[in-house]
Amino acid sequence: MKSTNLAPIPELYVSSDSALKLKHEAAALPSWDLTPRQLCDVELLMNGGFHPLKGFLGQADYDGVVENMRLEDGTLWPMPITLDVSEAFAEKVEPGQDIALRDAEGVIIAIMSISDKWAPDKAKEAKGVFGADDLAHPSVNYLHNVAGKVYLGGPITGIQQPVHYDFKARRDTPNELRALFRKLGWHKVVAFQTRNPLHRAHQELTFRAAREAQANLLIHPVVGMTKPGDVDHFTRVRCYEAVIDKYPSSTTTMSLLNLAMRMAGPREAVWHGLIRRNHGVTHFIVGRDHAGPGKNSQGKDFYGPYDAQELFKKHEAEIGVTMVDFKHMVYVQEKAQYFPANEVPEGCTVLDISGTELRRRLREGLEIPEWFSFPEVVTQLRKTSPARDRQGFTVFFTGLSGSGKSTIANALMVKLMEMGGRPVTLLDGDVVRKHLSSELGFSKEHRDINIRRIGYVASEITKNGGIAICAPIAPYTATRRAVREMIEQYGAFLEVHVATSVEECERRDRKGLYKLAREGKIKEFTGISDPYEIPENPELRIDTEGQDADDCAHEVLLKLESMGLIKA
Ligand code: PPS
Repeated sequence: MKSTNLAPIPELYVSSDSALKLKHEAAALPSWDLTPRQLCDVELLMNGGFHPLKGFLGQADYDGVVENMRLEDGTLWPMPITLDVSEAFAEKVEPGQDIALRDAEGVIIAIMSISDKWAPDKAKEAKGVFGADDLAHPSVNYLHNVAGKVYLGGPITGIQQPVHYDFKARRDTPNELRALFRKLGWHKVVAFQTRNPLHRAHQELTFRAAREAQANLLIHPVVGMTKPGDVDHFTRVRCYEAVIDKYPSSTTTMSLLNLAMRMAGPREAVWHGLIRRNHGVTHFIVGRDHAGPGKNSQGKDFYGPYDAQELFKKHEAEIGVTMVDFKHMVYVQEKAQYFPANEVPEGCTVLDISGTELRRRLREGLEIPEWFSFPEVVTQLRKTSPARDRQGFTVFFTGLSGSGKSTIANALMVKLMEMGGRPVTLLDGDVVRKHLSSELGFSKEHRDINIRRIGYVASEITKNGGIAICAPIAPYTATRRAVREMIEQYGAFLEVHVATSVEECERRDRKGLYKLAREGKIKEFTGISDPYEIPENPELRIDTEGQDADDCAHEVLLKLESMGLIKA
């Protein structure tokens, strides 16, 4: 494959005049709100990224794709692009009917003329497309647990491109890239697909690929949907932008691809090749474990490390793009240079840092050597994954009224503010009830709502890198657990049981409430006429008898330090 035909590729959009008319007509049609994944698919269907598809697959095409990677007419196409819908929606529509496809804001993106409606055999699809019906595969899990039970197929008419508010200047349709290559006179272009930040190994690999193919280079990262747990695309694009000027600008460009990946290894590599062909490239890099989903439920890799290269090679002529294959790149210490793993000079020391190790180093704030990555990339990654002592966390005090929660929480807040570095917010029981939960009483239902509100606010604070200190009674174990789960997705949760006995609280009776509760003047009073479920495994249990608030707060500080959340 020496050079490509850079003529425009067919798109599925109507002209702008007809679009307006069609949009008005479509307002009356049954509407389907596209899922994030379907929205990515629709964009690439409409702009020609999925050429020659003319819409979501009908049943005959789907069967062919699942069974032998071919549409009904024999064209190579490895990935079922399907419109999955709920049974409730499917019941309302029939083949022959048009439906409006809308984005999350309700904007009409396209019209689909339904040609097929069927309930797919998902286990068969999983085995055929992903090689195993194993829920450890993210797309198999999606297929069974997220996707709707019914598929609708049919051609679509594009009305407008989905709107993106981020990195607009870096997004190009296939025809925009084709036009750019035409303008630059780039007849040979090698594309590099990635869902990870670019480190030095990637740069070396792309340099070598461009040299080998004697081609220009397109860095073509996926910003649609990638593997759950990947670095988010905002961070990644900032990383790419930080290193793109390390490439020669006269032979390299970068463009973002709004693809929803399926992590289907070999089939995905073939699919990526077809998509890149549509974007006007001539060569495509396939490295080790291309689009690999990780381990299956038996702890084994779903695909062999070079299965993708084999399948791509087999179909190279039909894909219409030449593969540039690479072994895993490793750093050779003595040579201070990267080599493909199979070309390492004898007796040399090989250095490598896995993705897991990189994440550990980021989490613990450990060094990431310059041979591995660029300081600019590490700076961006550290901003999103700061070390533990700069991440948000929540300290959740629980205990009876008058146990000393508020006093200790206040002392802790002041100490943390004295240390500085992170904003500290105190969500005290009384204060929350005044500002957030003023309409609530003390029934179980109302207490649960109150605690969940506190949990939600604390989780937002934690997510945004702050420290939340909560001090409600929170008498129920299940609600405390729910709050823990809310917060632990963003940062650490430290449950502190202030274990002052009910007798001691009543003896102190600082607010005079126990007396009123005993007299029956306050109903449902925790510890007297309402339950308190003692936490079984709090991170810390504090006994306030014989200890002042300052000492108790210091105990919490020591615990935070031992958890790596604050530095001495
Ligand atoms: S809960 O159960 O977590 O929703 O309670 P919380 O929001 O922390 O509110 C506790 C404060 O409200 C006062 N108060 C009562 N507490 C317990 N039971 C009843 N029936 C009740 N009525 C009013 C009491 O002053 C609590 O304040 P603290 O700071 O805990 O002493």
